[in-house]
Amino acid sequence: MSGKRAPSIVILTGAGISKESGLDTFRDADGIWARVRIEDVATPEAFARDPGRVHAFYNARREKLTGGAIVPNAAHTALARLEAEWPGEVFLVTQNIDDLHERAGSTNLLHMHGELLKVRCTACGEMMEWRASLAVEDTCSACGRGGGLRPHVVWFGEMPFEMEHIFETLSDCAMFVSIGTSGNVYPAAGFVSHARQSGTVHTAELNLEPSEGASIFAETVYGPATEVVPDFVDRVLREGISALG
Ligand code: BV8
Repeated sequence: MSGKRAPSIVILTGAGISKESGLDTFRDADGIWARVRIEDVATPEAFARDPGRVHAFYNARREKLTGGAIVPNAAHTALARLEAEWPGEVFLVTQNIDDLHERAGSTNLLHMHGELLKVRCTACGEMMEWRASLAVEDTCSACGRGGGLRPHVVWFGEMPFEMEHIFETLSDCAMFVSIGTSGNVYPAAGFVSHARQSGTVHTAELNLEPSEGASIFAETVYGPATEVVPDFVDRVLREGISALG
């Protein structure tokens, strides 16, 4: 093999990839933000004002995710296959806080907005796996303090995780693929523009319908993720990146 590294692929996913597994999106007509206000459940101020309300919001989502009925779908599985079979790196950045990518077999994965099945102690910083309901009076297993546990989730106004690493991978990837996201929330919505700055990257959007940033992508494919993602992965593995467009 020549010294040339196999081209790397960066993938961003959003709530749309988990929709056909039975999890709600946010901005669809039947989405989460149609039922609750961001300001009441997904900001640090909301948690300071009424932690019980925020715990109830995440407890309901955690209970649904761990209840047994929610499983990875063909889109999650296709991305795990791409990671296993593509000769270069496949780095999966998800905005989702569910664990469906892990359960489908993806390993080179980053939850930039955190994880529903983890909690963090605001007193000592300890991170814990947490599959049950979380309450204000629950105590930290590391420092023993009560009243300080919060979902390990990035709220609006908080910095997503590992942004520097994400921007590095975007700068030197050969292809950036955005799947199942409306392109409303920054900084994730800006990733396609960052990737295109390198000039040589192929960009593709796979979504049910055009996102806010649709016009920035070189290639767009619309349809349900369980159909368009496996087809796209087949094409990449069969023809390589240069054949796309
Ligand atoms: C920050 C919490 C800065 C976890 C979430 C400009 C620049 C920078 C920031 C901002 C800016 N303008 C405004 C901001 C602030 C804000 C923001 O972007 N607001 C928006 C609303 C305008 N951003 C932030 O606050 C971020 N932090 O910028 O920090 C900073 C700087 C210095 C120091 C400190 C801080 C933090 C953002 C993270 C917030 N947390 N979630 C949780 O409860 O889940 S974001 C929330 O939206 C979701 O978690 C999700 O991650 C995110 C994106 O939603 P999508 O995944 O796209 O879902 P959506 O429903 O919108 O779309 C679904 C799509 O799927 C649709 O297009 C639909 O058509 C499609 N679909 C549906 N079904 C299918 C399908 N596709 C395929 N198949 C199907 N079957």
